[in-house]
Amino acid sequence: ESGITRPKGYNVSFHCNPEMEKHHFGVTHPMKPWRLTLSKSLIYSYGMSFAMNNYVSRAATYEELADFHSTDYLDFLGTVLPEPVPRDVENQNPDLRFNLGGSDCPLFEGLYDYCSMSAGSALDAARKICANQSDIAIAWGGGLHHAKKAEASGFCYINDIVIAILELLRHYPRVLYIDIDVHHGDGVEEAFFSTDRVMTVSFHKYDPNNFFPGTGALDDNGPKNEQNPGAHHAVNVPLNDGITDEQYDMLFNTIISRIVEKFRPSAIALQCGADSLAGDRLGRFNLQVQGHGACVEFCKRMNLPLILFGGGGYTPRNVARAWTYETSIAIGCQDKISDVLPQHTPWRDQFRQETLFPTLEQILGEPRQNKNPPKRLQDIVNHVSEQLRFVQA
Ligand code: ZLS
Ligand code: CA
Ligand code: ZN
Repeated sequence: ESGITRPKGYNVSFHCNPEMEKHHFGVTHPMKPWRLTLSKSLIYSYGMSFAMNNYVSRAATYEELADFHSTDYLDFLGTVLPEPVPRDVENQNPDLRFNLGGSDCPLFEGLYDYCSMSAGSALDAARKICANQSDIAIAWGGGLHHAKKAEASGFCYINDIVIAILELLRHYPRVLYIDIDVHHGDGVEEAFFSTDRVMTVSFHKYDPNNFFPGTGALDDNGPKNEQNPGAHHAVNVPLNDGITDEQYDMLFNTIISRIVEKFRPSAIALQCGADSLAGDRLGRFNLQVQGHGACVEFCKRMNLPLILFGGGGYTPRNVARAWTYETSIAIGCQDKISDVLPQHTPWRDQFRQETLFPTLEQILGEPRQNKNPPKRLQDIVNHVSEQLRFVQA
């Protein structure tokens, strides 16, 4: 008996499609859709499905994808076939259209289905929010923030977040987009660059020459032309290696509360990329499951309609921990769940430590050096505060 109950009048919906998880980017590729299976199995093992409305989401239709993406791109995406022999990308192959078929965005079996399922779950989540049927809607299979209107980028082909936010904008005047993936949320920022109805905020590792995608500097805040409504509506929080829970939460809470105060969003879309966790195969931060989850808790406390998206996350056992803890926060049982993983959890040995909250030492051996001096963090807060003087609801 898990003791997890559903609080009266508070609705959380969970949107996923088990077919999505069966797709493969290739053996060496860091993006493993199987992490969704591992996450779900841990969420179910804790008994959380009894406190949520669970939906098997449908695939998004071509028309729904075309709300954001160009039809040229969608038509190509729907017809290209996987390459029997991987081709040399650096060899300037003229067939590399829409940035498809390289090593970051390979062509694989069922690619179009995978993309439309990811977008379908995000869109279903947005529709439950718009219909007032969910207070929080969860789509861990979404969060693919790099995809552009007519281009794949950084493991992302279809920007499910943009499609979901466009749906929210049909019902809500203003949407706040927050991105805690270790990478810059460039695709979402770009899509809403020229509107004052969406404010985008990304926290990320920033190193223009050595870390993907290289954009998202502190003073990249939207169109430079003051006449453009989107001016000042992009917030960027560029960070360095090794940031800790305490520092991250201080930044997150300070920045997000000031934004909510000024921008007065009517809904929040939170991308919960788990590659900002310590021990991630591609990440550089020292965040623990607790610190990552604290961002979700903070957003929930804003008492606004909330969508939680997945995103990056390349060490599946840690992705599963974070998204399980964050699901527990959504339904409000975070103080009741046990630190020891349920005995009957499938693939329990995949988790190495048998706890939901392993210590930094257990995750990393030796923690990554923290290259975020307090002075720099204060400069970031000051810059964002200055920027917000130009923003009004
Ligand atoms: O935000 O850094 C790059 C681009 C390259 C370097 C890597 N080579 C392969 C291609 C050219 C400049 N790409 C990043 C993309 C990161 C996307 C993050 C997505 C998200 O989390 C949201 C879902 C990158 N970093 C690491 C790799 N690519 C990468 C590492 C290892 C491999 C294996 C498969 C492929 C080639 C060998 C690959 C990519
Ligand atoms: Ca980010
Ligand atoms: Zn990422």
